[in-house]
Amino acid sequence: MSYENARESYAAIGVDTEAAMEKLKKAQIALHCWQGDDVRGFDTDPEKPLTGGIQTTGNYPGRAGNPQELMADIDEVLKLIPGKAKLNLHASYAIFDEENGGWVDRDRLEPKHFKKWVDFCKQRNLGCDFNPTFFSHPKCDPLTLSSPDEETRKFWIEHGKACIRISSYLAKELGETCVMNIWTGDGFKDIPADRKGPRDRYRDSIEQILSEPFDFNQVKPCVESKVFGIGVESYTVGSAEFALSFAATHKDKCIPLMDNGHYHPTEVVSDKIPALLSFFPNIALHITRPVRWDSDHVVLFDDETKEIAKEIVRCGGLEGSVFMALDYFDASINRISAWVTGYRNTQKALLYALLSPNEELKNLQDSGNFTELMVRMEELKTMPFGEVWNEYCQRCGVPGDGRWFEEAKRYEDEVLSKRS
Ligand code: RNT
Ligand code: ZN
Repeated sequence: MSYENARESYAAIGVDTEAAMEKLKKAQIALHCWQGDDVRGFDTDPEKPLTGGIQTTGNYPGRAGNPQELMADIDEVLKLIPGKAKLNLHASYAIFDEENGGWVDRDRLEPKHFKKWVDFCKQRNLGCDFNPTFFSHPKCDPLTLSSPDEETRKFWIEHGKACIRISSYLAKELGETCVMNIWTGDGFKDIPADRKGPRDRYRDSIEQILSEPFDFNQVKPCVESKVFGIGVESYTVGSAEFALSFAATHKDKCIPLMDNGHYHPTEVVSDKIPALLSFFPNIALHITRPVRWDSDHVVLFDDETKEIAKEIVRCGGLEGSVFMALDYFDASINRISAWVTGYRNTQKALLYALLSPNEELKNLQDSGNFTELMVRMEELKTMPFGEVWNEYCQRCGVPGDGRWFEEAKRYEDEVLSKRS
């Protein structure tokens, strides 16, 4: 079947494939730099363990070990993904050199430490999101923004403020909104004696960070919640209720961020998207794949990813209310393929959602016609989706399915396998 035939099949059920592709081309998804180097960054000893309750597992060869390698890898990924990407950096990816005065600790970071990234983004016409890095650092005691030690807490508040200034710089230089996400792994392995104290301190710390002046039209600070992490199984300071209540009571300065790896396994973020959009004009998402826990596996074209994409599309998320970012890290397979597979699957899920007669399905629901609703929704599953997807890739100037992996393998042979 050709694309033309597929277009006609979709037209017969009231779906305009051309309009769907046009819309998807403009939808921005942030590409997380940390898939390329297993979340190590450049500002501390690369052999240090990853802390904060997150973990990468696997030691596939070819990890990026410096800014040049990471940038080259991101370039390779950009060749293979359709649509409008933006970059997503963590503060730990600051680039220190003689020109900018060398290494400084996280509380002293300045925009100049991200100048090379700004140049990189400008040359590729990318916007950039940002994240303070509250983990994998000697000043995690192990708490950060919720620490009872005032000196520790102050250090991390200063880090957060520095990151607001860097986010403003990124937004101004690149002319795109910068989503700045606050996540800490603060919590306890075992049953705490005081659950409120850390949360009061966390709240105060985020308020202090957000007291740093910034333009809310340009910088969108977010608070990301979590249920638990490795080594912090019993208590998480920034729980769902905490993060959501914080965002709801600071609506003029921050928005909630949901990571679909951060909930109990039977909870689904797809259903939470419209719930939050009933109250917040903007929300942010970390798109990942949890396998039994927040394992950060590569995003697949699976049922929940499709359902998340449907809710984004149906709720008008592609018109600007939902900020989308990927967040996973698999060190057990080729990292370029991991990046590309997850990014393409997120785009695929959005295209799939756009190729649905959403208005008609809604009307069937509203008129109580649940029999036909089920029949129509099931029939969508055997529509010639692959033809439209390959056409979309071609129009975006990237290889279709069945072709991009050759290029990833070439890069592995010629570049990644030569790294020590
Ligand atoms: C961890 C959070 C957080 C991190 C990134 C690296 O569970 O999802 O967003 O994955 O900031
Ligand atoms: Zn996340």
